[in-house]
Amino acid sequence: MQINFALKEVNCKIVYYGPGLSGKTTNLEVIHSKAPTTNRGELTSIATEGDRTLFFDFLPLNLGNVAGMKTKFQLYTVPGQVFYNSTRKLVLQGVDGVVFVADSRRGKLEENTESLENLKENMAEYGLTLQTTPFVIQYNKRDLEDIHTVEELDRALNTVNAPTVEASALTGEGVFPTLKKLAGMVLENLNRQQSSSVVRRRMLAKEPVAAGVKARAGEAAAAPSTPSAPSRPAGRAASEQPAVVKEHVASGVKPVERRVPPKGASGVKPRVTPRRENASGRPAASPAARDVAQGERPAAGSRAALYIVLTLVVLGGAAAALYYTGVLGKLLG
Ligand SMILES: Nc1nc2c(ncn2[C@@H]2O[C@H](COP(=O)(O)OP(=O)(O)O)[C@@H](O)[C@H]2O)c(=O)[nH]1
Ligand SMILES: [Mg+2]
Repeated sequence: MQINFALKEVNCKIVYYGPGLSGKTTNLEVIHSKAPTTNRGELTSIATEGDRTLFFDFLPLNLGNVAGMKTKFQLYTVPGQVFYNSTRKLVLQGVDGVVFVADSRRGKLEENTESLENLKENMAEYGLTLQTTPFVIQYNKRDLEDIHTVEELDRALNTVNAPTVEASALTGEGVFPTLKKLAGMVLENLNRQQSSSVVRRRMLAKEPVAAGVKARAGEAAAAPSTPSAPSRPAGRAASEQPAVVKEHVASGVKPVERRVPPKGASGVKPRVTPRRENASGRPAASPAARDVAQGERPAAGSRAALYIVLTLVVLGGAAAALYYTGVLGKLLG
């Protein structure tokens, strides 16, 4: 999560995780094809050749105004193949929410559980857990015949009581319900974080609130003295590639435009199950929090920032509701 108070901007990072060929890239293609062009940047895939994602996909999404803050989501996929774990770890850095795209097909249970275990291990390296990070499981490929029942998948994969959504990314069913569910959870998490830890701790410690905020005086002016973490493309044009993309490009791999996404829809009904409330927000010492904590001081001074923080806190409760009924509803259909 990166908050830029000077620009009144919130950047959230969402990662689509799962085994190879479960449908992660197809999810982003559907979102890219259905979101209005004004709200989305280009879908960029870093791939060597052929149709499989060897590295990852990236799609910036602009959700508009939520509680007075311009809200942007950066969607990433990870490569599912076992041997690309270093890329998966890199992509998870500073993550605010995870969609696990499970392959519902019979015979894929082991790949799903292995990938889920790998997700837990990689998150643990950043001090994150599935219980304290917004997390949704998508049971994909429900249009196929030889698939596990939802109960079977729940038993094998959903040990943390996460919300689950049935989907057929190929036809688009369930793709937006998945994103909406996770986006709501990410925003609620933001509210919790803002209202509990950041503000109170800083006020009690009599630290300037703005010290924890990566703020810039203007869009292009005042380039940060400390470079952003590679995976945090805040403050850039929506279509611009994040540093993590450039890194791979620099290492000789070319980004390619994705193929045209699938069209049409079938009769598969998406199912969203609510998550049982877990006790706490994300750990304060997460890499994302450190990202923010290491940010530079804003030129505008801490008073203005404090005002904005408090406004955000006051509006916090309304943000999630606003999300469902307003901006997100309109944008995501
Ligand atoms: N039948 C069916 N095929 C799907 C579905 N989602 C993805 N696919 C196909 O599965 C293959 C792998 O999908 P892709 O999105 O590239 O998987 P990724 O490796 O997780 O990114 C492609 O041929 C997709 O068209 C789905 O819901 N149903
Ligand atoms: Mg892929």
